[in-house]
Amino acid sequence: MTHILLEKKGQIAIAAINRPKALNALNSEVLEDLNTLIDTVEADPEIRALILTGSGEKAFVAGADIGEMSTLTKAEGEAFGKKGNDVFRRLETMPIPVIAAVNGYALGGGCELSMACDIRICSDSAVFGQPETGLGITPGFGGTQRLARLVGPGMAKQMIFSARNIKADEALRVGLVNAVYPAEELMPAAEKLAETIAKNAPIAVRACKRAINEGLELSMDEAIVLEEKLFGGCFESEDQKEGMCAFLEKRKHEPYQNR
Ligand code: DAK
Repeated sequence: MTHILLEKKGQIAIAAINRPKALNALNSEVLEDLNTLIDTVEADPEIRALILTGSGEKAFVAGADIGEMSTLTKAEGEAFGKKGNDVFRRLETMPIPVIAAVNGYALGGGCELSMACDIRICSDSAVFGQPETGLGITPGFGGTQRLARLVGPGMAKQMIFSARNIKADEALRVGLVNAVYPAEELMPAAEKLAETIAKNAPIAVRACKRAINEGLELSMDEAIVLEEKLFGGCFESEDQKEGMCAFLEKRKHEPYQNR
């Protein structure tokens, strides 16, 4: 991977988009690296959570690469959009939880990348926005869909139609992020959260991710059936037996084995 730095800390993977000359903007190479990142993380059964952040102190990701996009034909624009959408969807549906630690600008494709993650936390210097209408295009990596689902259609329309950026405190208020930290506390907080998640039974955490993601696309009746199936699927696993035995025996459970 040319533009992503990957570090493994115990059961956690930390990936930083690293394209400093363009504030980590997403060009085709970065999108390909994101695919490789997902392949690498999925191939490692030890990893139980992924943190995604941006290199440097200024940006998470300042958007799709405007230089690369500026000369695209209609067909190339569509292909670029599909490339981004495919990899963002892979990120969104990968089995383990993904935490976006947004450490600065998260604009356009950068905001969209954070929204394809399961959980967003940010530094007090973070700035979110969908500036695309100001550039003569629509958000192309799922922004119209995920923003409306996260903050509601009214706020999503206001942000997208006006192309106005919002700062960390407003992002927290509208529900785009779960928490805001001083810059130096962001990564420790992200790691602590990832470690807390990694201690829980992976089979259950993964089932919960599927239940929430897939259930939101279904009617309540269908979603409840999905939840029943995923709930049932946890039984007879080593981790379920150990978790419940430990409770009944009034002891701390052994570390979960992902079995
Ligand atoms: N693309 C390419 N280069 C970028 C960039 C970007 N998105 N953002 C920043 N850079 C580059 C700058 O050009 C500059 O390069 P040099 O001039 O040094 O060579 C370097 O990063 C540092 O940026 P600045 O000098 O501008 O730094 P400032 O601190 O002054 O400003 C800024 C920071 C983030 C406010 C500013 O850089 C900025 O406004 N950047 C653009 C933000 C933006 O508009 N992002 C949204 C991009 S549009 C679709 C598919 C995808 C998309 C849409 C449709 N379909 C196929 C339908 C996605 C669209 C987008 O994401």
